[in-house]
Amino acid sequence: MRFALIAMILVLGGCGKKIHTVYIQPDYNELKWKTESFTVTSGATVKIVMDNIASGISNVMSHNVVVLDKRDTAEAREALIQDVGRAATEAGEEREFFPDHPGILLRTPLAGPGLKTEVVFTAPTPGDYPYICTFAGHWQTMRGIMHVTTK
Ligand SMILES: [Cu+2]
Repeated sequence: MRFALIAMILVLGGCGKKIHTVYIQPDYNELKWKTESFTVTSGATVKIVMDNIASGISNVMSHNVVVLDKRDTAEAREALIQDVGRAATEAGEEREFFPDHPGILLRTPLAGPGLKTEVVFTAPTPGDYPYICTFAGHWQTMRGIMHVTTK
């Protein structure tokens, strides 16, 4: 399913705080996201769970989800992805392919095949935020867009 959106809203008992949980999976052993986009509301508490359903060896098929800052056009998003991607490749294995870059908003830790990794955050101001995997050059094809809408 293209543009697969696997999301559900969990209501935690007690405090009544809602967390919008979004599941992002790779397309099995293809270096692309099966979850190519999702939509959240600005100000919402969001949990991204990256479910690495790939098989194989972890030094090839590990993934993370790195959400970049918003950009208004496809060209500007591409330029940012290229810039962060090159910095990630430069950071290399020693730094788990994670660069210091002002264009990075948030990330999950890396997870190898069969593992999950997650991050919780408050959805930022409305706009289109690209997300990539920065591991070992995967950013060239593992891309998606987080759409943030107004309340
Ligand atoms: Cu990856």
